[in-house]
Amino acid sequence: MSPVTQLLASIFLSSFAQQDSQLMNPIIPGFSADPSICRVGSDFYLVNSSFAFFPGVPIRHSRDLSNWEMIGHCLTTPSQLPLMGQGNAGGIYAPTIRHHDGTFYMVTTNVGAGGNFLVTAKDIRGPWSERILIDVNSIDPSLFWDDDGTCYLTVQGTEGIRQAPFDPKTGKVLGEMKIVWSGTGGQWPEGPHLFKRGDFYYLTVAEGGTEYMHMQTLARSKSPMGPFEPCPFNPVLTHRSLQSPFHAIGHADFFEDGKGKWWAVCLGIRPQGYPYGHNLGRETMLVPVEWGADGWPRMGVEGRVPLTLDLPVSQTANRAEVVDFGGGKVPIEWSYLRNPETANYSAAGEKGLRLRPSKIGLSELASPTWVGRPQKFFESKLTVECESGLSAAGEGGVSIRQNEKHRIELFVQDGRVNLRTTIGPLSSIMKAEKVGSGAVTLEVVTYPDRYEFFFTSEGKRVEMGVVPSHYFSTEVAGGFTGVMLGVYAVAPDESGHFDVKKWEYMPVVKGEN
Ligand code: 6LW
Repeated sequence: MSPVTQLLASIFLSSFAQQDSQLMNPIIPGFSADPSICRVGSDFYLVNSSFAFFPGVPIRHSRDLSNWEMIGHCLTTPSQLPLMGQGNAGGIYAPTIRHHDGTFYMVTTNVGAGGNFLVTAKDIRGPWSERILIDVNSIDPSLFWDDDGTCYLTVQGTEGIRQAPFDPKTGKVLGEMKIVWSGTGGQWPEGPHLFKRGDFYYLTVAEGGTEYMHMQTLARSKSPMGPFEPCPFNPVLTHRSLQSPFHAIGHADFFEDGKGKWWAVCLGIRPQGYPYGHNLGRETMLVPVEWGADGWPRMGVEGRVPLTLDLPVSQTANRAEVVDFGGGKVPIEWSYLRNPETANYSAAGEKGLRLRPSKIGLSELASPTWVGRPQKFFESKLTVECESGLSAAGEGGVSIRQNEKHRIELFVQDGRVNLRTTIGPLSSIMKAEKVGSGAVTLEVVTYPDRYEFFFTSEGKRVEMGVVPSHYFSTEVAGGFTGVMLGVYAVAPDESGHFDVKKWEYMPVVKGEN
């Protein structure tokens, strides 16, 4: 098959496979941790953690809970989102999104710069306010408004979940933060959310840590400040020690869909291989919730996240992504590292993105010239058409990045294409091959267990090597994010440019590689 026929065939097959199937969890594939959701009329808005990526706290919109379109970010300026020096276990943790009395509130933590804060907006698409700092030392803040208009701030705490009445206009806690529930004994009670249904206030909490012991627990009270009575069948949701494609399930946020049906969004992982490794990060899953006559919720299928959901299959997240960067435009789903130097990203003619190299390397906790988006599929193909106008010292290409110390670059430098793998303190050029002048196509084929690398120049496709994906899993690399696929340029002399003409990223049906 010619590459073009192959491309068309895989697009056809992937969309066919999708139409034929049911809506699958995760509803947001790829790194999309700590989901929080709110509904305004028939519109649902979902936010996720963004750690050291810029802009921060992506907002997705849906009307059917199936198709989620990214519509913007809550944090779009360096003053709202100072990130320099922070790694992928730093930056923005677990946001909560709420809508009250015509205003959106997003409350979160910048762990390395300012701690807890909130921003507000009348329109979800912005502008969002400057940060209102909250003088409470913790993570995972959440807001709840009672029927009488009182707002409560709930946060994580090592001894238990803490809460107090709160003024969201000033960011001041009204009174003292009190421990309202310590959970069921699991380590790190976190990600709390308070909500009301009928006569009860429910406090839901993640426990066990955001790993394989993760679980969701719940307690209720007739008063927002407790005392809270634990659910008799906690944990209400967990995949601990289960044989399941999903693990580390927790960090749930409950909501009612406007038609009387309840749901929760939560995070989960899809580990691969043995021992387990998950390189796509923590992903957003959707769980149906039924309420028993006893006033306690039943989550998913007997406390497990279902693989498929009884919802329309309108999800576009599974479709091929073709980007030509017309006018130098970077798609909304793409992120920069920390606070970017915007002048380093511009148009390369009518189509294409021109990257100006910075001398900041990919191993630094600063903002190298790099832009990327999450790897969403285990089986996928990335092809990037590019052309280097860098000096002999400069390099530019494709980046497979878990963090500063766990990454792969397939890059063009001084008449060669190189494959470099960095794992912890070791970094090695695995292969270097001569490349013709002019445009080159860099190619990455992903599998659950490996990445394969190729390039095509002057009509010839050259194999560059295979790297196991386990080294880029959270189990090896640490931190809280997933693999990002991107493009970059670095040059000690900061001269020249690297043009990315076209980016194609698509799921591949088994056997199509
Ligand atoms: C987050 C905490 C957690 O703040 O991991 O899954 C931390 N839970 O609640 C970072 O995502």
